[in-house]
Amino acid sequence: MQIEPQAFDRVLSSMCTDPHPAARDAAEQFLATNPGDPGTYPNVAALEDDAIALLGEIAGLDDPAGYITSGGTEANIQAVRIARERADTRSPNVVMPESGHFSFRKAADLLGVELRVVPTDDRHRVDLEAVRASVDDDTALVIGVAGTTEYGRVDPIPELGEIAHAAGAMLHVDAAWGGFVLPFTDHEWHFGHAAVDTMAIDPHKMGQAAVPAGGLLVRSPALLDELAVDTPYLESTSQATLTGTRSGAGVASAVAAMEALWPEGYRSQYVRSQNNATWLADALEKRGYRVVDPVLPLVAADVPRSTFDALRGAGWRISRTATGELRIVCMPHVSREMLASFIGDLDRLEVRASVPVASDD
Ligand code: 0PR
Repeated sequence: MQIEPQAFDRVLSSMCTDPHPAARDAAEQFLATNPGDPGTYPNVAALEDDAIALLGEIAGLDDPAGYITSGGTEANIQAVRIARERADTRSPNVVMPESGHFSFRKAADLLGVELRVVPTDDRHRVDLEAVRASVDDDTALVIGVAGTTEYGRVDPIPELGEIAHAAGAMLHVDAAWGGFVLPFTDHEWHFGHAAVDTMAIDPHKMGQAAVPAGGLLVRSPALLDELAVDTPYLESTSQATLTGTRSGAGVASAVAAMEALWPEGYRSQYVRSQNNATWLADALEKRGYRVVDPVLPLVAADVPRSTFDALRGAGWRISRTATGELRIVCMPHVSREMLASFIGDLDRLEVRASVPVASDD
């Protein structure tokens, strides 16, 4: 094999990061185990219990249940599936802010539920009035995002819980990215703050575990039963996961990362990332760009398309929001030096763009 994985030194818009060294080791140690068959691989199954207990602690859940998924997509699909199973209707719908991740579109497609997308306000948080107007007797689930993919915003979760439960629906919080930074902020986002039923919270994003390690948490073990199918020829009798065979690497690395970092390591990482985001927002604002204020470590700015393309051409791994803003995710591998070098390139490329092109005559 000739190709090696690329370094993270120019990766600015990814939600993946360099795993913690202990998480890397644990992933390697457990990569041939299958927590999908706990009768054969009891050690990794025991580790998964530890992973859920730790995730529960982070997410304010007293009697945690759930499992380590392949990622936020699987956690979101399974949350919609639980709600669909619970709903007493033949035509269930799910209400989601426009800031919701596209994995819910996959969920709606696969599960045959109607997805009702409601607008966000000028702070990129869900418009509660629009949610109220969208729920009805067929609403199975209301979705709130705690750390949106594009702007890092946190929806008003307690209010969403009230609306959902008044309508007889469940509440799912997508904290796939935000879940490992929000404990260090004063946002209300978790099971302890609000009537949350299910949550996506991914160790393989801000949790610094190796991929694949997503997390699905549910308020009570009975909710997982909605997902269970019989497994006749395995020693365990049922399986709640979407995938069958799955990597023990994700489970073990999630535990190793959380044991190494929760809470102090994650706290100092959050402070460092948030400071970097504030520094970057400030640097971009000083240069005249309109910046979406980083309430979590994610910065969006309206850099022109030509500059964006030039920065990509210079090797920066950057991406844009649906409306075209540059978005930078201050993941653990994103250092101040990287950001300073990025701003240096931005300055050079902007200067070059403003120099008149020499004509031939
Ligand atoms: N929920 C939220 C809020 C997310 O941001 C994401 C992924 C998901 C769910 C889905 O998680 P999985 O991708 O683990 O299934 N957000 C990133 C995105 O779509 C995923 C990503 C990660 C993209 C790394 C690029 C990348 O290099 O932007």
